[in-house]
Amino acid sequence: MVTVSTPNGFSLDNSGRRVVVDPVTRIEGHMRVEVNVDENNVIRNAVSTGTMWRGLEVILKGRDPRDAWAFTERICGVCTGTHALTSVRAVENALNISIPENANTIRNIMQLTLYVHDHLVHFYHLHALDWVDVVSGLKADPKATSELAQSISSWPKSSPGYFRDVQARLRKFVESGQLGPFKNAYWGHEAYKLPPEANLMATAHYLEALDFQKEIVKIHTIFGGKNPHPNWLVGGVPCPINIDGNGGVGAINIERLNLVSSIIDQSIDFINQVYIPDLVAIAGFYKGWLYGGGLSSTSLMSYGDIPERANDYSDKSLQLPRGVILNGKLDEIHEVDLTAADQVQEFVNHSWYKYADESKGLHPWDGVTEPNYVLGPNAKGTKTRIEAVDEGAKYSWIKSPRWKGHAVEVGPLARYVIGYAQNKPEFKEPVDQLLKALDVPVTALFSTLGRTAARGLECAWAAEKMRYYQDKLIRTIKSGDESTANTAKWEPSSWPKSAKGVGFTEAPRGALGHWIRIEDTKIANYQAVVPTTWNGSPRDTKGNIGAFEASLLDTPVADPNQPLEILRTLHSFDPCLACSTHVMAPDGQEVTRVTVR
Ligand code: NFE
Ligand code: MG
Repeated sequence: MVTVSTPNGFSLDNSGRRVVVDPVTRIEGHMRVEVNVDENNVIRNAVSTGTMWRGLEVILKGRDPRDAWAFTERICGVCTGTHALTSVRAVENALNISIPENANTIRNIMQLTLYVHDHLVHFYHLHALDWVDVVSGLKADPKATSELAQSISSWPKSSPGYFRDVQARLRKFVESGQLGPFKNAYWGHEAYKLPPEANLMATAHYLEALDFQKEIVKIHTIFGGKNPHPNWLVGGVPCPINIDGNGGVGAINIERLNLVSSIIDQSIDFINQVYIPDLVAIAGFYKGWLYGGGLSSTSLMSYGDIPERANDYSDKSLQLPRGVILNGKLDEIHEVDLTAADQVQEFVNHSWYKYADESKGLHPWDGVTEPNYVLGPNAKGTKTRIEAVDEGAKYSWIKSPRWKGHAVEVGPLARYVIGYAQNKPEFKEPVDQLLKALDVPVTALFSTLGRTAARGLECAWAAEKMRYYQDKLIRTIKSGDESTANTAKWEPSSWPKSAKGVGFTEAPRGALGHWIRIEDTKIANYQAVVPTTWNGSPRDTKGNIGAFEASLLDTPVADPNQPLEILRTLHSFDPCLACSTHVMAPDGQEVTRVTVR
């Protein structure tokens, strides 16, 4: 055994066999992970690599800052909208532009819509199959499945006949040999613990969620014209309100507001009657599998989001928690300052980028994005196909962001743990209820399942908040205020010669910041530091490992040729490589490759 301790408290040993998963599927973008397992098949070293490069930050240079949102939004079609929102906030911050109250409310509804859509799709379509053995559902008794479903929820689609129909559809799929979306999973793996009836129920809900998710995004089409990539605007929102219909053009009328309301109600019902009961039922069968904590039990960060008041981005206004927890000290919450040169910094000494002195991190206002693909001495491969990485050298297209030098985990679990530590009832109470229902201690939160549970609770929270902001919007409109945009500073001639700003959001996957420098009305530098950049970061100059790598350590893998446990934990972060490496080079892609050597 050659054990090396990392500065952030993890032990690594790369003497055992290497298991490679490349690409990791059911995520957004291209990612590879290499782990070393010891003689008992326990993971002792983990190396995660972003295998695609995107040049969005470079493309932005020299452009009009008012257009930046439309480019940054194309960073990703999954967390669509959140980069645009972050971008307009950065430009507004730089140019000191305020927005009307209705614009803030509509932006909140748009952002919460993204949460609900993203979390629901993640749970059912990207993550559930790590816990649910779809093929086992063929053995289920439809009557017993119906009894199970009715014992956990009042959701109407729960009759024996309904589950018999779903089972027949599933059988057709399997017998045709064309499993479609259910192909390439490790069906029958010993790490699956659900009885056939729970597997059938969850599969039925997978299909229902697939159908329902297309309803949720209609809210983006109403306020933003389309989805993915709805429209945004520096100074407000681009959709005028025209309630009485007399004169003027307005996209937002009563009929459309009623449609938004009805979709919000349906979302609340689906989450409370399907998603949450499924989450609790599935977690109940896996509560002994508490691996995957990693950085979540030590260091977590959230910037906060969903400002109650327009133009007020203080802790008091932000409805999602803000702060940093270090080294597991839940009683000490540090303040985040995104303008401080020594707080958020990105390092590239293990990333395929270069700048003059790589021993130092750069604050994003001074950030550099210059690609530099060099494989280390122990690596094998070419630009389009990596055979092995060398974690002692550069090994990822993801940079390494750090907060005051610390690697931190971001995302729903970070937000919930910080809210819990701040004793905010909205976050603490649902967590305590869930822990009680599952009969597990609070430490169970720091795990793969904790991450998955926090996302579910947050989805329910977000849907309720949508209802709140929709009601607020209607109240304000009724009071006679139809203002949605401030165009006072639209003309670049009104701007200062030089300006810089920062915009932040909590994207579904975690803390997101955009930093902009404007010179002579054009973008001089633009840097995005993205949730999956934080979580999927490679090592930094000191040797601290990031959240994906930390979370995989010490996890037993039942069968290294079918590394379901690795997927389970990585999927719990909902990785997005498109975001984290912000034009992709699809050459050399393969469908799942698992290598053990
Ligand atoms: Ni492409 Fe994204 C989110 C952002 S990434 S999904 O949520 O920002 O990590
Ligand atoms: Mg970046």
